[in-house]
Amino acid sequence: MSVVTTEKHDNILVIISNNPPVNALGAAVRQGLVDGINEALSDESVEAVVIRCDGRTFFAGADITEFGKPMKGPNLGEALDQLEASNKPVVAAIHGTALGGGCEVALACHYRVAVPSAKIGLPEVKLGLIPGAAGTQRLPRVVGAEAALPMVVIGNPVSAKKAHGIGLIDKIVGEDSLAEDAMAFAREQIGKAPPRSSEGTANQDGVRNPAIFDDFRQQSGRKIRGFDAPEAGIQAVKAAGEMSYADGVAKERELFTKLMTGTQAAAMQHYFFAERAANKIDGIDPKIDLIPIRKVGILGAGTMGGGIGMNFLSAGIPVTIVELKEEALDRGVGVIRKNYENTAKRGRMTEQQVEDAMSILTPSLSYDDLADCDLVIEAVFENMDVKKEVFTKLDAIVKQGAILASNTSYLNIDEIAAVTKRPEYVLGLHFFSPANVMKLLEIVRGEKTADDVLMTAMKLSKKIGKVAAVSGVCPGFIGNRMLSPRQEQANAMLMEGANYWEVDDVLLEFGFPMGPFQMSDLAGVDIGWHRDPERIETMRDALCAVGRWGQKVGKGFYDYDQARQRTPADEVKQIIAEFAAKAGKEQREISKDEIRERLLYPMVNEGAKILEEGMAQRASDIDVVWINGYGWPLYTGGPMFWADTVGLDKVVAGLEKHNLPVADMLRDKASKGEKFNG
Ligand code: 3H9
Repeated sequence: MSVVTTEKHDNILVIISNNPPVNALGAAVRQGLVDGINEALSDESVEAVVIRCDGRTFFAGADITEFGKPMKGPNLGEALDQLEASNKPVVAAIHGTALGGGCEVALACHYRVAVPSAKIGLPEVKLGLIPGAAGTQRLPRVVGAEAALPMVVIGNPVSAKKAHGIGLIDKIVGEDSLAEDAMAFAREQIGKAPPRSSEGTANQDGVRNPAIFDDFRQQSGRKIRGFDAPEAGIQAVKAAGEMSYADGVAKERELFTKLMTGTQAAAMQHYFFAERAANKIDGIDPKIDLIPIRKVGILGAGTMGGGIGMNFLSAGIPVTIVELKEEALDRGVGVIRKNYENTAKRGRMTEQQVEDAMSILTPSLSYDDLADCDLVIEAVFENMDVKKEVFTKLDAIVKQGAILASNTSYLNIDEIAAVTKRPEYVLGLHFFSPANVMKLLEIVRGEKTADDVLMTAMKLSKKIGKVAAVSGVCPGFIGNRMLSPRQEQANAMLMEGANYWEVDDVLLEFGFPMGPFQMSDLAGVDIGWHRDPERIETMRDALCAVGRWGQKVGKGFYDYDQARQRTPADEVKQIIAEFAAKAGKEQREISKDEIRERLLYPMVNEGAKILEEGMAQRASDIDVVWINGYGWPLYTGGPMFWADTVGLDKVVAGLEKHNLPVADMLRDKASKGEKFNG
């Protein structure tokens, strides 16, 4: 059966797309739309048209899998021009998500009705693109440039209510009566001149007040730094006010084509599929029966435990949080409440939602209260003996069939599991700090972890809004393991004459939010310090001994002012110079290129080792980890994709030039001209 069908209801022709899972606008759908419109125009008894979709959503955009391949069938832009030109009113009936090309279909229709739960948006920018079927030209003409800017440039969809408020949706209809309500609405429009988005005049707000474009650039500063598509989006929306519709469309096409052929779009589209691939676990049926998680236990109410707990509370899953001392428990619960209240103050939560979340939190001083939890996550002190003791205790108390997870960031999960009688129910859930904010969840698969346990954790991660990737058991798992060689090189370069701020700046320029020494200051230089100011073995010991514990005390590698602006510190330069003299390394100028290569190539090399050992299922999982957990710039696609774009032969040559080890897999792929991805 065709993916697009039509139904005649008296004088209304309903065009229905059914292209699971998300009604992407592939060639067959575009053809179906054109055929549907032609049918409506050629049938005199048809007086109005409704376009709707079956399944879970309205068109969720162009079919991304067609990108980069030769164009088949009608082009979306032309199909939509034909649709808009219809002299019979056309109504888009929206449910689910009308995204990208789907939003552009809706914009080309003369009217748009939507159910209350619908969302509408132009997320192309998240794929390194801008809308390419006149969305940047029609949207500002309907809602104004000011309202169009965030939609085109940031790309977050808006709710039906918001869309109605800005004039993007004409009517909100019944959640369960979209098909009928859309037809009734269409009937009311018969005989009226159809309003065409391309002829709208709302775009003049940007001409009257051109400052909105610069203001928007400034406000969005950090969010769009380094990305090409947002600036193209701003230019396209500006053009919508300044140019004729036809010229504006030509401008959009020019900008779109340039982005589409660039590396950023390829990288971001790689990431789109990488994130989804990471949800799939090789060899496990995605439909396997899951373990119901109705109640979660957290051991440890410190920063980590509290943050982890918030994820579940926010998702409506009751949490019992256990601490050993009353004071620590009260403090932990207080921090959770305060975090929620701050979120509410910023308008991202209602007071009621804060109370709802807090009402399903049970603080306790007794392990016994964890007995009926379906999943218990420990977030106690990072020490193997402590973890073993905790797991022995949990194993004895928590009901059979419940999952026991450790939040360890580098300890051996198999060793921890071995102290329990249920190693198949043990795994690692490595959250990143702040755990209620950071997107990444590394799910550590122990040697004996059962398939349903692993899949339950994977599905649960989606429910709590995390992006998950599976790692095998190895020191530091995927993320921290790759961080180690970078840190090693960063330290080594200081001994050879590089300035620490130069090292940080190279990573900032690459697109990281901060460099290794800034990161150290933020996390606390004193983390893991032995606290003996007399014992100075490392540079870190020396910094800690003079009270340079990091940002929290106003000084670490850098001095910080009130606004947390950093300046390199003479005291630190002195300490480094002394260590360098002791190390006896020849001091030299180190170029930015060398710094970048020595920081990043060893990470790629470690990634190759991780793949070689089967610790990650696929190279793209490594990209997912580094983009979501460590601020690797999305527009480069993650370390492994980036290495592909650099060229693996070049990475190998760089490692050799700097006398750094080369993993067999990397060398092998480079010699065969292969890539990690594809
Ligand atoms: C565009 O429109 C350009 C235009 O301006 C026109 C240019 C001329 N194509 O996310 P899920 C797959 S650019 C192909 O897990 P959810 C996805 O890979 C596009 N495939 O579901 C997955 O496959 P699998 C602008 C797509 O319920 C499956 O569908 N649009 C597409 O969590 C289920 O996806 C966007 O950027 C697609 N467009 O979320 C929207 N979309 O099962 C992108 C999804 O094999 N999509 N798939 O892993 C989304 O944001 C989410 O998929 C959506 C559903 C919110 C729709």
